[in-house]
Amino acid sequence: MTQLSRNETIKEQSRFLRGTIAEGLAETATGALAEDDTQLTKFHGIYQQDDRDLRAERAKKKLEKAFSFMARLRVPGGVLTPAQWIAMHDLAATRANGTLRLTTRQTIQFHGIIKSNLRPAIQAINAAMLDTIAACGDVNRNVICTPNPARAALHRAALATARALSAHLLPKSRAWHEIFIDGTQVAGGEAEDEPILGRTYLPRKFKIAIAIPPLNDVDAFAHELGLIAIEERGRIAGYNVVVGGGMGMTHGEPDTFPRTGDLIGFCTPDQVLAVAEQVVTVQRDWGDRADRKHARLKYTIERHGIAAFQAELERRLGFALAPARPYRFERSGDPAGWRQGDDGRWHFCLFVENGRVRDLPGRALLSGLRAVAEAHDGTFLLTPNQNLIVAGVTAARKPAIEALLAAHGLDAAPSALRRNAMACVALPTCGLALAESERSLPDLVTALEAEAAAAGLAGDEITIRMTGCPNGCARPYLAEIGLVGVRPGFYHLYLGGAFDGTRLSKLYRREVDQDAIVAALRPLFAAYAAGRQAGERFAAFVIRTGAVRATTAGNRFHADLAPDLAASGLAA
Ligand code: SRM
Ligand code: SF4
Repeated sequence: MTQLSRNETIKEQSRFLRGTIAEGLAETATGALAEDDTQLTKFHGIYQQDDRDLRAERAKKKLEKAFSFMARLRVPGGVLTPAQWIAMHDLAATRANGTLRLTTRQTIQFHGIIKSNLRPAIQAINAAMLDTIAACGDVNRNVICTPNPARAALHRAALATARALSAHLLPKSRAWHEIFIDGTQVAGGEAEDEPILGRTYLPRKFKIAIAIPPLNDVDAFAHELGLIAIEERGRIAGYNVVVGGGMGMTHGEPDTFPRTGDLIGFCTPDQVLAVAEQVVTVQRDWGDRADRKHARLKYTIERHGIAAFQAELERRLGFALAPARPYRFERSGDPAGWRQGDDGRWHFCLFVENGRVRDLPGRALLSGLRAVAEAHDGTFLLTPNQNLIVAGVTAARKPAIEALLAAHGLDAAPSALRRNAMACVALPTCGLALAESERSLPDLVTALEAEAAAAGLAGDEITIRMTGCPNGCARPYLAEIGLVGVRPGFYHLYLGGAFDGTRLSKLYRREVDQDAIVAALRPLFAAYAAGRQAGERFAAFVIRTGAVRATTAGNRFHADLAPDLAASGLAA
């Protein structure tokens, strides 16, 4: 029999995710928790981390690492009330590192929470009618959903589906409440079972995204389950079903790879919970529990084949999916600025560079958003591209909101390149980072802005995404320009991902530093400006002209394939 991974034993023995977390929180001799418990806290939306900037200095002084915790909210569809925003702002100031970090899955992360602050922080989240349950761990993660309030009725329907999916697939365990909120274990309070997820939960994380075409702002092909809303006469008639997408891989291990999901059919709104539940149960039962590097649904589908997967799904459902319906995506990312919705309300999409909400000279995001929250009676919508939409502004209130945005330097539009650029967190908090990301992308974009302007592309939208390692947290393999950290200061450069998020990119240059990235892109920008066809996107151009080949092996690629430079007249 295959040996189960260590995490399977930890889950099995955890008494439904309790472990000894409560005891560890009470232990004052260390800022850390027991190692096995750090796997379990993930299911409660909490990661133990340490400040990597301080590691060497503390090791020299023989001090333990500077441990702290990251907590991630569960906010299906990314909707917060202004009061919730204010509560989260205050929490960041009092219990975390003073910043809010908007993520690529439409939620907020708090960094730098020390152990003694963890329970009060989670209690403050609970008091604001929010939680962190299942935001990380081997469970269904935060369900993301197009935050496009301009199509009000469609957005309401998709959001309701996102919330229903999140609630339906939540762990039944009361452990989160017992450990962090009540502080005591309710006698007999342990969940008797997890009917959907199972006693040992899923083999690995599971992700769901809902898109409303023509926007593919959620990157519908990058998740275990992508649902593409099909509109008929102003309402959602159902969803096209996409399964088996995922981004992560490991450098040098070609049997790990990013993969775009397979479009397998269509379901009606009243079938969607059952479809999601059974995709989860097939993965629960068929997923690899021996090797966590091959445990995601994309590998399950590669192993069994999509036809066998679909047959099993439909057997469990008791019905066949209908044929997929036509749809068309136009773009990924977030359309910037003010838009008026079909219900007459106004919505402002605010660019938040790499999702980090803090005050910078001339751009006071943290205090500006707090001031807006105090004056706003609509909602805040977090986007899957680390931005924020001040949503549901009435015409009467719009001038006041505009004035507040202007007073805090938040009305200025960033360049087309910058607002389509996104970086993962990486250093100093991410334990897996091989290179900088959030802290280095802004400078690289500044250099590329100059190149784009020199080539006459100042107004052109080109997607750029950077990650500090190959795990793909900013979905870099779906960007037109993707940068993936290899070692400090060096990145693999990928090109050719579709602007609408439907095609993966290919490796173009190995281990290049910032200067080499700029040098590699300079001739491509110039050639694109001179030679593009009407409406042709940058990625489409580099493929048409042969800098990268469009073909991939099915819907996956091996990132370690040699760059396809041979055919290119453009590649220097
Ligand atoms: Fe991620 C692990 C941050 C979205 C793929 N991700 C991590 C951890 C928790 C590092 C760790 O395991 O110790 C990072 C915490 C950094 C920190 O200090 O905050 C981290 N991931 C993030 C966020 C905050 C990036 C961001 O800048 O926004 C995103 C939080 C999402 C959320 O709110 O739930 C984030 N991560 C993603 C995405 C994008 C998505 O979901 O749309 C992916 C690629 C899609 C996918 O899952 O295939 C992603 N993260 C990973 C992986 C690779 C998993 C794999 O099976 O391939 C890891 C590593 C792991 O799980 O072992 C990872
Ligand atoms: Fe960390 Fe890598 Fe994710 Fe970036 S991509 S946050 S470096 S795990």
